[in-house]
Amino acid sequence: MELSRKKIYFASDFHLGNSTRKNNLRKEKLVVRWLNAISKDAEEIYLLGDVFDFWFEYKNVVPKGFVRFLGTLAHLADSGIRIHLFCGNHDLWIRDYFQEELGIIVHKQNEILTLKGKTFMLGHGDGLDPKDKKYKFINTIFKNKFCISAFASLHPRWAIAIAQKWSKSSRASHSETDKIDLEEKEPIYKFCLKTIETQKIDYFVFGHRHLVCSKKIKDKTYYMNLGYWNIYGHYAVWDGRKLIIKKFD
Ligand SMILES: [Mn+2]
Repeated sequence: MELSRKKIYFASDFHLGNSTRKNNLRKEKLVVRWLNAISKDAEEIYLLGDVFDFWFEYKNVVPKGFVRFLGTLAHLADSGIRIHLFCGNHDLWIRDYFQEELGIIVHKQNEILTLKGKTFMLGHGDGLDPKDKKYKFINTIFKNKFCISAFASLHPRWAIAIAQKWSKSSRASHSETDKIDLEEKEPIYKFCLKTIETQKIDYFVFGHRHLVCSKKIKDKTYYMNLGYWNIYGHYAVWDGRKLIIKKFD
């Protein structure tokens, strides 16, 4: 008898390969344990960005590491679970490796999807503050084809070193606000409010903020943030009736 697959899972911000931390292997093993645990009843899994602290894919080469994690994703995708990967601001340089090698569906921007009868808006959660000019500027460079190919032509010894330095500074620049509940001042919260003026969304699910939250925005609209994976991980599960945030381990 085939196991019943009824649930949809969401997680984000594993930041695997974080160069400033020593618990990377431990975290990778925890993520793998979580994936194996949910695979028993998962129909779909949504990973909402910054899964890697840094990912840059060359035409024929991918970064070393993450073998347990990547192998598990491939195994689950092969077994029929639909796995979605959203690009975050730390891992936007995905080419075709995840789709072709692992059978994963990659999303480069926010998506509005109907999941078991409810409307979800899913995304990483970066770039939603219209006043953040610095972010917009950096993002334009990061997504520029010429800049990407110039970066790709550097020797990886330099390219990866530069990237790790950037990744560290990017993390430091928003780490202060990471743990503060900004409530109505939160850019993602404001974005959700603005969005529902023109369209009906039941659940907004994002990451990026490194702060777990579940807020009711209006009548039947909720905003959830999945937070950051560290020594334990938060994730959300949707069974068609309730969207719940849980803690693994
Ligand atoms: Mn992020």
